[in-house]
Amino acid sequence: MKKNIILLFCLSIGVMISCQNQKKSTNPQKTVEVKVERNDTISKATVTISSDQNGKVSKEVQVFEGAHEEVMSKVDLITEESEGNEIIERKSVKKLQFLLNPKSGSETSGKVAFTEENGQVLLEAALFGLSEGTHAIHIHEKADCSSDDGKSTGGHWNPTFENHGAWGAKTGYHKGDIGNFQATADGNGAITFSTDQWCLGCDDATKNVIGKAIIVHQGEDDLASQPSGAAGARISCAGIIE
Ligand SMILES: [Cu+2]
Ligand SMILES: [Zn+2]
Repeated sequence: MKKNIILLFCLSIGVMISCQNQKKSTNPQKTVEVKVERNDTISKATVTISSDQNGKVSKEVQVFEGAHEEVMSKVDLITEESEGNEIIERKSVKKLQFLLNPKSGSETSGKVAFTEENGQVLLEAALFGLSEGTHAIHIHEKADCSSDDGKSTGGHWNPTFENHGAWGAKTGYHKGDIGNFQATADGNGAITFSTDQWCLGCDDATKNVIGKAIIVHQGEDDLASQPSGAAGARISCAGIIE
């Protein structure tokens, strides 16, 4: 008798759960959390997408502190992407931006941004005041741009103890070996570089670029000379800090 009661109890719990599941599928509701982190502000938004029984979709957007426009552009993107998808989805975007300052008597300045999304880190840099031609850009091991020659940043960031080389080379490369870029006759240069071998502030020391520095060189990286590609003076520097 006692067994029967327990069985009945279990059965009714089962029915309750399946009813709830049914209710969910006729009225799907998704919450997408958008997080944009920058070095000056942290912005958060929550988007709740729900549809009624007639299939009418409504979005409720709640934006919290700072960087409002940036969050809203992400919100549009994410709600479009997740339309018709019933899974509760979470996306987090982290962005850090720095100014590159002239070193070694140069006039080379610029901006660099790191954006982490879905396990990929995108580097975007814009440089001004360069000499025309090829210049090297690397991540060096310390976020210390205090010295006039930029040498306070140490050598190339090389957490995996490999040889210097072209990014992805079978013979080895440093995690800081971004490579070369071209500057125009006007002295401008731009770089975009994306990889899943970096992260912004994760626990993996072979991936985390926080605490390192971006260095731009006067010369070209020959992608072969050890330990740093013989790229010449360090002409612009930015610490990568949170
Ligand atoms: Cu370098
Ligand atoms: Zn290197």
